[in-house]
Amino acid sequence: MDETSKRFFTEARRVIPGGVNSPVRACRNVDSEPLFIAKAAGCRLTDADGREYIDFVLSWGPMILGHAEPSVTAALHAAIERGTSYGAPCPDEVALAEEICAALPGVEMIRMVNSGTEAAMSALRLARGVTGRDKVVKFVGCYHGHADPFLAAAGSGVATFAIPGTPGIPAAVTADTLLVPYNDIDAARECFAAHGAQTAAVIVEPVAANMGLVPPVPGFLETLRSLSREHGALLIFDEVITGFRAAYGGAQERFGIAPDLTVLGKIIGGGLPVGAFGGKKEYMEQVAPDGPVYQAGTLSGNPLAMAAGLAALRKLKSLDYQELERRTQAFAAELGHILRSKGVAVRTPSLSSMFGIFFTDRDVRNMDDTRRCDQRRFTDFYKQMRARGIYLAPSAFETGMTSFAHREKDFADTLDAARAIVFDC
Ligand code: HOZ
Repeated sequence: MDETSKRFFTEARRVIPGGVNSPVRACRNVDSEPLFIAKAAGCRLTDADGREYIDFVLSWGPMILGHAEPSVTAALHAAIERGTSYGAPCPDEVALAEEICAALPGVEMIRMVNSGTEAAMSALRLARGVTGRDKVVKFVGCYHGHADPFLAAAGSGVATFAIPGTPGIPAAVTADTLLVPYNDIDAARECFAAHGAQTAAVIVEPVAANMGLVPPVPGFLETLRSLSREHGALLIFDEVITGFRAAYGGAQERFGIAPDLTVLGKIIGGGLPVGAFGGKKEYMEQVAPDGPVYQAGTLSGNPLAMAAGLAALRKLKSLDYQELERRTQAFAAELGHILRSKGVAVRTPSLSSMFGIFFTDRDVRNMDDTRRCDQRRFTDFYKQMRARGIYLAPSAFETGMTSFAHREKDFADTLDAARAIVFDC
């Protein structure tokens, strides 16, 4: 069935570790092999064998407008004619920075980089630079890219493959990473009581999306805001996934909490590789060349990425996020209903254009809860849905994504695929 993909994968494994350029997409955890994608349009992918899939991965988040959205494609065509990299400032980077600063309550200035990993790493350096402290509070199961200090109890691929710690990271680096369970307000208070004076920052996914989808419990983000303020630490929101997705102004707009620094990626590049970190002016002015905290990059502010990101944000501003949320919520609720009607325990939470699929009879509030879910059932579900043309993230630790390109029929077809599933026990 997937013969061409299988052939590419065999060749890929000879020259690329695991045959993939990012671990989760190897699909090992769901006892499958990756599909090689030949093209994409709207909410649909076509693989190298010519089979079509309804896409709920959306490049792990950025394609909220759907693939090959006409205004983004046109902006890219125009930009490519003007050259692909200058290593010098360009007009679109100013326009994109202005757009982001206007949209996100916690962002007054911003620096473009090339990935979410780079953005998180740079934001932490800045927090350490301005506070003169070393420790960072991080939540178990949150994923902030693969920079050394964040690969302690991380979500996403680290959780998918149950990698306990990563060789190559000096123990001294992660010794300054303080781990707290997500949504545990008391544990956060205790951590700050013990280490507040040495803590540079607390970094959090305001809606966790790398341990499945886990929204914050009421009071959790508010507590982080007040604890960080009280102890002179910076609050960093990693909005790589939630930025321009949880709301146009990100989770910080949705929950009404302005962090000191914000990490961005995904959507702000309209599908091209990009990241950014931004925040209050008093902190961002400490970044070189205005200040002493060094950060640099030849491809930062790349004209193609800036043009695509700008076109994407301008389009998104005109769209109805509440309608997409309503559709996603109805879809996730019906999916849960269908699966439960087959005698399976499942939770299908949703928030904005994100949803989770947890095979459990309990609400999921943190990484321990995600780990307790039935992995074998998830694998069975994943494989049967994929065989019926539904492309889901190949890990229970990732989050389902919807887009403005998903129409009622796409959701209905997906639900029909779920109705046809037969669970073996
Ligand atoms: N780990 C990222 C998703 N949360 C990226 C996975 C990929 O691109 O393969």
